[in-house]
Amino acid sequence: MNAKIQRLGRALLGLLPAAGLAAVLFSAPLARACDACSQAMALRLVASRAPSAHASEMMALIKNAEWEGKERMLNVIAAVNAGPAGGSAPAAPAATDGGSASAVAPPSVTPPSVTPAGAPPSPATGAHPFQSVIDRDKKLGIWETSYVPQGTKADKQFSITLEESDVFLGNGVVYSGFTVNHSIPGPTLIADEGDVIEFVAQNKGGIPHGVSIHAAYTQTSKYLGRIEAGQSRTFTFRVNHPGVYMYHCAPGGHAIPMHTLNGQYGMIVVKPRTVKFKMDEVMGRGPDLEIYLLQHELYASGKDAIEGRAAYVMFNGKLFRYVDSPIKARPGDFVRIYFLNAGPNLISTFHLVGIIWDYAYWQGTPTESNTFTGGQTVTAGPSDSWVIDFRVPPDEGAYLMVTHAFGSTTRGAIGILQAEKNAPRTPPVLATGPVLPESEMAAIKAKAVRTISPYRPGTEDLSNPYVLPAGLKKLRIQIIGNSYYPKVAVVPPGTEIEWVNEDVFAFFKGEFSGVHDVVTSDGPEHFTSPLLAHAERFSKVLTKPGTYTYYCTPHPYMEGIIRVE
Ligand SMILES: [Cu+2]
Repeated sequence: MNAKIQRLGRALLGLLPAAGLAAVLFSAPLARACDACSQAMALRLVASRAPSAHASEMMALIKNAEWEGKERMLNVIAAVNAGPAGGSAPAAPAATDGGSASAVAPPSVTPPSVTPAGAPPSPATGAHPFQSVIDRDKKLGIWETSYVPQGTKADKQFSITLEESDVFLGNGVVYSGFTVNHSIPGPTLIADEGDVIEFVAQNKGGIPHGVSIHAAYTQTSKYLGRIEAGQSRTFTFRVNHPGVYMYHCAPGGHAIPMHTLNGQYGMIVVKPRTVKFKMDEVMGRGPDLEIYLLQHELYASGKDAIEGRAAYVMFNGKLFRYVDSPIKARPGDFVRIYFLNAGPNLISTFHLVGIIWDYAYWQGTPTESNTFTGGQTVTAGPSDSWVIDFRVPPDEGAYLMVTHAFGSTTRGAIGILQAEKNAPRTPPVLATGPVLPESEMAAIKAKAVRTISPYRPGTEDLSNPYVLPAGLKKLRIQIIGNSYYPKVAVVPPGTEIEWVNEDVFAFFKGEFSGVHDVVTSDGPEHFTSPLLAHAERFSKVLTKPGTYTYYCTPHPYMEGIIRVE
């Protein structure tokens, strides 16, 4: 079995592009989530003497995945199972896929293509493979899907960047997570019904990111799902359905919810052209003031994120943003709010104290059936949205904007619409998080009362160490939501530490999913666990006193600390 493992190890390493290999071998703490991790996991599964039920399911996932490295990996596994080069044993049936992988090819080092295939017209005939669908859809009398051939001339371009960075949440708090254009929420993107959009997403971070756009009623993942660090991708689509939509990061698999939970989202609005909002008809004109309002929450640990225990809840990226700077309107104004609850977990019942809606349009679509009359709240689960129209009554004063799920209000989701006779006319209020100049951000970070991160211990008050009660000999640490829990623990010498992977969504694609390990970066003793799939565990008895810091190879931003004293 050892010879087989060595053979497979060599063969799998041969799959890695040179740069990836260098990263794995020479700078482990900087190792990125990459195909190397998928291959290392496959190595362990294939080489296992007694594969678990979970391991065989993972093998099935490798075979079923739409993943660039799949065929190469299956070829290598087949070759290793077949025995030494030149041997006559046939390829193992389990590693072949309809026979296509039975011929053993030398490992290729070609990096994955960054130009995804669309559904272009066939070069031979010039015909679109789904022309009959396109023709049918034009005649249905409902909005068409968003499909246009890639390369179609665009009316509008949206460009975003995706990265890992810090933002200021207000109240002295800095949040260290994932961002779009260095803000949470990312930019507010506004288009008109029928526009062809060229969407450019650039990954400026160190790990894979991607984009899912809810305003696009067509295949998006193959164009924008999983964008490698340093790369950018472009996707063209037509926005036909007016509405208020969410976009969010989508690097694939388990990383889609994790990156979204930790800050990578924003609002995209498609304004109607063919159907009018009822209130425009009633008033005979458009609104005096437009407010794009995005409710969202952030978490201090991966466990909290998975369980929906928010640390802070906000409108447009900052605690009490519109209490500090109220939005100004005049008595009598016709106000329109484009409301999106990005969540990603909590429900919002948005309410404006002193206002009953004239009209509320479900998902922001102004069709007759989506138009509601009256109402004190709009109820919005994660990624639900509304357009809300109302008049400011003929009385000056503060009209409070809240979610009537009041636990969230106390955590920051509150604002003021201030009615004043001579309030200045302002441009629309956008649902984009505040972006501070680098120098200002540096000053804030230096003076922050608290820094929170889902992945790392953060400031002392948040990483309140878990102290193992006297007499206990074992501490179990959960790996959940791409973080360790507890993040910081204090134990006496001789304690057995057992890490258990509680992340369920293990999938061989994207930002290497919910498979984790434990690798020390500092401490009196060094150790490395194997990669752990869901519910797998790793134990280590720590005898030498001192501080052990450790991280996860596929997700090097994850960090835990154990103090043996
Ligand atoms: Cu991301």
